Amino acid sequence: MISFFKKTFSGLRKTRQQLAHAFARISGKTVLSPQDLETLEAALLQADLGWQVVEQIMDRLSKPDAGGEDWEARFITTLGAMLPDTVSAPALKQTLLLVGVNGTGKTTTAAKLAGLFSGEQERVMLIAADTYRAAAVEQLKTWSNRLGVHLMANTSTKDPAAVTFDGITSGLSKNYERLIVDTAGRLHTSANLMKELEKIYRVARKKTADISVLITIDANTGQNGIQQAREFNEALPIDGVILTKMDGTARGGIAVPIMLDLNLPVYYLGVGEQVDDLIPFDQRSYLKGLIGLREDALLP
Ligand SMILES: Nc1nc2c(ncn2[C@@H]2O[C@H](COP(=O)(O)OP(=O)(O)O)[C@@H](O)[C@H]2O)c(=O)[nH]1
Ligand SMILES: [Mg+2]
Repeated sequence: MISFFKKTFSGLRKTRQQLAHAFARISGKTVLSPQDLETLEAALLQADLGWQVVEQIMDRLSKPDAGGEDWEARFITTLGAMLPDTVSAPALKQTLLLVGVNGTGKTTTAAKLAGLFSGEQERVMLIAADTYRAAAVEQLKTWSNRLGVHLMANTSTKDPAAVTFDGITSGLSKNYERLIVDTAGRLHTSANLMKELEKIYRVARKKTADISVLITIDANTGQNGIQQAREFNEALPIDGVILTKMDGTARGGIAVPIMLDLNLPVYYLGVGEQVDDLIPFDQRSYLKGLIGLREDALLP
C-alpha cells in the first residue's frame, strides 16, 4: 500500500512545481536577493497561501539571521508556528453531513469516506439526501454497490430533510456505526437552498447530537472556497473541511488560509477520483509536500 505521505506528496505535484523551483533557486544561499524574494513571493501567492500568510513568511525569510541557509526548514517552521495544531482536531462523529457547492465532490467524498470506515470494519450506511437529481441517487447507488455498503434512499419524496430524518432514524435503529449523508449541491448565494440546508441540519439534530458537518471545497476555486465556507457556516455550524481535487490544481496552498482564516480543521485531502484517493490531512506531511521535502527530512 502506498503511504499517506507518498499520496499527499503526489497529490501536491502541481502545486509544488513553482514552489520547489523557487526554493531550489535559493538553496545554499545565505542572503536572498530582491529577485529571489520576488520569485518566492510570486510562487507562494500562486499556490494560494493567501496574502497575509505570504507577507509574514516573506518577512521572516528576508531577515538575515544566522544559519539561515535551510530555507525550506525555515519556511515550514514559520508556517507551522502560525497554524493551529491539527492534532487538536476533534475525531469525527458518528453521523457525517456532507455539504458544499455543486461539483465540489460531496458524493465522491461520501463514497470515499464510506470505503474508509468500512475498511476499518465499521458498519456504514450511506444516506442519499440529494433529491434534486435522480442521477445523484444513482451515482451513490453505484458506489454503495461497489463498496458493499448499505444505501438508504427514498425516491418517493423530494424533501431532503425527510430523507435525512428517515435515514438517520433507520441507521440508528439498525445499529450502524457510521452514517454518511450526501446532500445536494447548492450555491452559497442562494438563500432558499441555504434555508433548506438549515432545515436538514435541524432535523438531523433532532435524531442525534453526534454529528459532524463537513464542507467539501474544490481546491481549484482557491480563495473563493473560503467565502463558500463562511457562508455555509452561517446556515449551519461547519466542523471541518475536506479539500478535494488537490491532484488537479496548482493552488494546493489553500489549506493554509482555510485553517488560519476560518479556524477550521482540514480532515482529508481528495487526491483523485478513486475510493482510496482520500488522505487524512497531516500538517507536516502537507507542508513538506508543498515544497518538496522528503518525508524523513529533519526539521528543527
Ligand atoms: N481529480 C479529482 N476529481 C474529483 C475529486 N473529488 C471529486 N472529483 C470529481 O469531481 C466531479 C464531481 O464530484 P461529485 O462528487 O459528483 O460532486 P458533488 O456535486 O459535490 O456531489 C466528479 O467527476 C468526481 O469524480 C478529487 O479529489 N480529485
Ligand atoms: Mg453529488
